[in-house]
Amino acid sequence: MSQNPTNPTRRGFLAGAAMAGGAAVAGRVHAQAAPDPAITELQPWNQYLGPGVDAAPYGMPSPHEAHVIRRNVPWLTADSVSSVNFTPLHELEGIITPNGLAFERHHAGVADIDPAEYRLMINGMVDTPLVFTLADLARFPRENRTYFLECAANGGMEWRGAQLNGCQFTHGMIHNVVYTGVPLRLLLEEAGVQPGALWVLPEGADASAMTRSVPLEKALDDCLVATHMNGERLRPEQGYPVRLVVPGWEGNMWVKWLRRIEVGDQPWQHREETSKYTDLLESGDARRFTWVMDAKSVITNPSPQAPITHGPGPTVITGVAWSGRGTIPRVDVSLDGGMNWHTARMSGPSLDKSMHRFYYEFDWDGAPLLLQSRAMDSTGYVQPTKEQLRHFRGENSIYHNNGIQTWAIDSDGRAENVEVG
Ligand SMILES: Nc1nc2c(c(=O)[nH]1)N[C@H]1C(S)=C(S)[C@@H](COP(=O)(O)O)O[C@H]1N2
Ligand SMILES: [Mo]
Repeated sequence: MSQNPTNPTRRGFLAGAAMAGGAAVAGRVHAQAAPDPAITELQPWNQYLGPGVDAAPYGMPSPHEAHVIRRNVPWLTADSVSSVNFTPLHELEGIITPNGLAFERHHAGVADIDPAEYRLMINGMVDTPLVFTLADLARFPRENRTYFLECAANGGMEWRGAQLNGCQFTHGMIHNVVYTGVPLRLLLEEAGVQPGALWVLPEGADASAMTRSVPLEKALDDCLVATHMNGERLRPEQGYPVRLVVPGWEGNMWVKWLRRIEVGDQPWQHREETSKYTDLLESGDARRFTWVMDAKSVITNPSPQAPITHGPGPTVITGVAWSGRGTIPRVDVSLDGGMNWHTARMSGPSLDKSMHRFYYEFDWDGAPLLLQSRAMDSTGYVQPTKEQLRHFRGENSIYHNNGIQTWAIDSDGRAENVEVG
């Protein structure tokens, strides 16, 4: 920021922001006082013509943003076919994940499907088994809706303690996308669901032939057969040309490269809902069919990959929050490891089962901090601490870790993943 620090309008703005955020912003951001060559000298970009409109028929980010990429955790994924990479949450703003940065999780690599040969079959307990082409799907009424997709294993490496240094790795198995798709209900109605049907089984066309049992009630409620993400065709990594959207529910059920939907009267008990995607409790029992992603949040800035690079004074904390059960009307931020809480300022659309953006502006005195965020969703549910989670779920779980994250900030602004007890 380089506005004149004595400008009364700006002071008024800061006071207003402080009231809105509940934070006391006493300090001010000072513009450079000495002559600055970056403003007094002509720069190259002022003096030479740039590339023309034909240089990039499909646009790419500035080369200066080359560090804004998906990353993986090498020890977690020995090969890249059955693999996962992570969304760089600490580099993003707002609520939409750009298509090139949406994390990927595939069990058998990315299927390469010829759209002309693409087919979607509906069979099982239906009056008329049907096969749709892409062109057929385009003749059904379609809807645009924004949802987060979170892998159930997001944060899975953090169950037993703080481990990975960066919100990209602790929380980056999530993306938030505007989908365009046909309500699954319309396709099922076209086929005619028979009495007694209670479940559907979406199946992927990739080499893993991913399948999950989904209750018919959910399928008829808000599931989409999606063809587009953020306005353009689905990316190959995200299931081109068609993926299932299962709002608020664990990512594993959002079958990519969708080729078939079987209708039945009981769950199929396939691998991904028996051996995997279950939560082993201390008692030896396993929770099953834990579909909904509970409310969760994380501070993205500052965080281990994005330290505070300025000294004491006005400081912006930001992060994201989401819930598979509704919207996020409120996020609280703690600077002292959960002893005191301050209500954050929400900014941007508040949509059902979508990511929300929060900010907390405050005047940092340069002392070490223990930063936490705590989401509350529209059902009144409050994000638990990791201790509370372990109390009920033990330490054997991989999936559904929605505990409160702590970043320790030292007086130089560096951030580290820690737990407070
Ligand atoms: N056909 C198919 N669908 C799939 C998968 C897969 O491997 N094959 N992976 C699932 C898992 S575990 C997750 S978390 C999400 C990831 O979606 P993304 O790659 O768009 O992030 O897709 C799900 N759908
Ligand atoms: Mo997943």
